Amino acid sequence: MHIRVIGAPIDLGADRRGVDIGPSAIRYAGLHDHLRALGHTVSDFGNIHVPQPESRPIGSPKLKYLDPIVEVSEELANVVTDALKSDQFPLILGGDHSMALGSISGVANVHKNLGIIWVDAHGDFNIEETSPSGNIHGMILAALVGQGNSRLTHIGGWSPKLNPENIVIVGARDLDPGEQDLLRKHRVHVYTMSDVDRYGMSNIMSQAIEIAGRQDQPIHLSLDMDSLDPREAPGVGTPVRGGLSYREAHLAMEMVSDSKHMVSMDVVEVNSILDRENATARLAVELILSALGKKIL
Ligand code: EXY
Ligand code: MN
Ligand code: MN
Ligand code: MN
Repeated sequence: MHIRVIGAPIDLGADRRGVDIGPSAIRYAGLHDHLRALGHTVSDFGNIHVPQPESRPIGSPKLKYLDPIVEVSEELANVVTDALKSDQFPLILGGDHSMALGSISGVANVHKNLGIIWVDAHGDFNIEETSPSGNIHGMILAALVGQGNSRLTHIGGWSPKLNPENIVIVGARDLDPGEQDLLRKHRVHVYTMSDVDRYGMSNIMSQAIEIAGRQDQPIHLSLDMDSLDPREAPGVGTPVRGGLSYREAHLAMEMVSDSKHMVSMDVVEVNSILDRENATARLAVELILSALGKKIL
């Protein structure tokens, strides 16, 4: 397959600086060579331009950096749509999870019935009124189903991008009260870490793929590295204890790969300033390879 690597070095959606280094850290961990060793061809778009505001934050405290995040999302959406229309697989490297507003908007331009598997400790389903932080990386999934600020919901001038019943969150263990209400109201499928413990990753991922890939619809995989246990992935901006093990994360990726439904993938929230010898970026490369067909035997 031809992989189009796209860097989205945005840290405006998050609290802590450092995720803007993520795309470089993942490239530095040997992404291109490993993908080629797997038999893929690879081209690299480079990085989307991210405005660096002088003073922080721009906009109301409840929607930090709204303007530059919308600007980045519009540009990223166009680049992702172009990759898909050129029969390439967009692999978008974050950067904080606000980049998924652009990446998924770009995929939705091409695939109207799109399933989402969102591997994350968080729900990213807040709106301005329910967000405890005003950080837009915690609002992206809500915006993609048409909930929240219209500047966020209408990237490319249309909304909603997703049917919430096609969204499956895997690995959740830190949800805000207002966010929980919205997730229930919109019937988003959420498999918490308790579910993973009770039913096992294999059963969870079978169901997730069945839901997101129903009627053979394409799947976008959005892997937030904070879904893993911080002992495995220390270099993330919002770590939460009790996350996915190394093998649970690989099994999830392997099963998505085997489903043959995946058309695009994000890997986000690698924070190199908080990382240990690029361990989280190196793990991100490993998980990308499992999602893109690497087999143990
Ligand atoms: N739910 C919290 C908030 O909205 O501020 C924390 C969100 C963290 C989001 C990271 C990307 O997953
Ligand atoms: Mn996230
Ligand atoms: Mn997260
Ligand atoms: Mn199928």
